[in-house]
Amino acid sequence: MNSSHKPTVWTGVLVGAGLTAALIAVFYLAQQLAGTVFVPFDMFDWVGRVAPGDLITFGIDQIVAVITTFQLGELSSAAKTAELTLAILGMFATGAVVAGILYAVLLNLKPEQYQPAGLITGLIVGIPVMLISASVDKNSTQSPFVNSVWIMLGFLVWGYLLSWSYARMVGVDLNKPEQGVSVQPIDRRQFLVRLGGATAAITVVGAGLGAALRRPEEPAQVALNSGSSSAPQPWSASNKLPNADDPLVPAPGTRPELTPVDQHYRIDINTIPPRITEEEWLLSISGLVEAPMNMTLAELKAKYDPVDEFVTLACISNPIGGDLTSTTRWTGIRLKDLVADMKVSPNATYLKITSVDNFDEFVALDLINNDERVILAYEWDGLPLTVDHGFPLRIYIPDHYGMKQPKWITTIEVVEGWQEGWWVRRGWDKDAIMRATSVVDTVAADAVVTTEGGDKLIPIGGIAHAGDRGILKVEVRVDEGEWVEAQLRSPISETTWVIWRYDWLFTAGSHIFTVRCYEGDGTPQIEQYADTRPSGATGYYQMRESV
Ligand SMILES: Nc1nc2c(c(=O)[nH]1)N[C@H]1C(S)=C(S)[C@@H](COP(=O)(O)O)O[C@H]1N2
Ligand SMILES: [Mo]
Repeated sequence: MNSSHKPTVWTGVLVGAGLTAALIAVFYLAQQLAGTVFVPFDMFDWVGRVAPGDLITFGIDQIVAVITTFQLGELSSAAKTAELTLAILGMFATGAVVAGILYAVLLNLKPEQYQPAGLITGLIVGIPVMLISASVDKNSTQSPFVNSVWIMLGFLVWGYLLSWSYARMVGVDLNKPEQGVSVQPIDRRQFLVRLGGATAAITVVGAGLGAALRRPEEPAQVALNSGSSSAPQPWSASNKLPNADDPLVPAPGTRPELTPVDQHYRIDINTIPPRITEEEWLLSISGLVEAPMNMTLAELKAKYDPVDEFVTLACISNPIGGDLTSTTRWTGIRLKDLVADMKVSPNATYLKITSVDNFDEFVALDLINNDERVILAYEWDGLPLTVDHGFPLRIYIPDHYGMKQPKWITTIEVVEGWQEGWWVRRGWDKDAIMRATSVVDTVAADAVVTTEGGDKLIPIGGIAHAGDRGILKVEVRVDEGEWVEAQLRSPISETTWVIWRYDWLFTAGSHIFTVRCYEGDGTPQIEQYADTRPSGATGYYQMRESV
């Protein structure tokens, strides 16, 4: 056998790329058909959890930079799309590299060792993937056993086909390897083209079928059977907001005051959100309590009075003017009421709240007992929380960024001292108090209003928000002009954003619009630019617009 006719490492990379693409597509199709795990997402989520916080932040920053530079759409949805893409590319590249290494090894093996080498490669990759997936995945509707068997099967076939391809190219029959180079020598280029065609076909068909079968994001299911067959309507479909009578009309193009739930930003550590059913879910309460308990959602709702709150939530990763902030109506129970029934021991100071995705945060008992607005919420806009937003239970803590507020809560442990929560361990602010921020949403040049005196004004508008501290004043500046005060709508609640409007006596041309706000007690918004990490972005928002 002439070794110069052996496939090279690069041939391995090529074959690996094709087979890995096909494997990804098959995993995807099976996920859509049968609810098995989708390996690339599990691996990506795992890397995100074990990698150091700085690296993750760097990665997120890069994604955000690419999305904003190339204007790839709304930050929150584009970022998830970027993650999905990276996850798939990551597995694809890993598969190709491993195949290259395998081919480097095969070059030095005897024909009868090809098949074992391929299968061992399948095991070496498959076993860790299987273990990691089992520990990370919270989305599959199949049992861990079924998923593990499926993953192993996938990687064993993949490994086998890698070595089979190699054998074909050197002319060895894997069933009779002891005969050495025996089968008809094949045209390697032709073989690669055929293999490429076959794997491409599987990839396209698998991905296409999977996409066609894709299950829409359904709201979490709860017993809503009151005999009526019509779909449950959100609260906002048939109710007025508390500030509905405020005469100030937002400038055309201002974001909606209440964010539709399906447009609420989503940020969490999961490529696909964890799916929990109400039947399997229990809230476990343990630690320094006289009365450890497990409660169902129905028990929680029956035992404690519901409270409704309008809330503007924001992510600490939200850049100035970004869309990682939204407002909706939350319904839940006062955490204080639940704590009273736990009978916590006198030395207890914090609750450690943990979620099904292992996300955790520490919340001070003092804070809970002094702020009735801290709730465990089970509804948004009058409907059960969606899978994306934390079904069945999440916490709300006024004035704090989202990173302090676990979704998909499963356990509450009463503990003696504070510890760093999930994002704090990864270098983010331990308090994460919301920064004051203000944004220009619109310069409504096509909605000119004419005053009684005949002046033509362009409505400019947007939002301002400062946690639960309120907004006293919003000011706008055009180019290098004076700061002028905008009109404010009364907010929906003390914890939501405020909508502002300024009718501007315009001059045609290109202008820069800058906005700033003052908190309820007069504290000015911070002008100095700061990055989101570690404590939330600061600086004035500016927009350039031609009128
Ligand atoms: N279990 C869990 N809860 C979580 C997170 C998470 O990754 N896992 N992310 C937090 C962060 S950083 C934010 S900004 C909010 C976002 O909530 P939303 O996706 O419903 O808007 O959820 C918080 N709660
Ligand atoms: Mo966040």
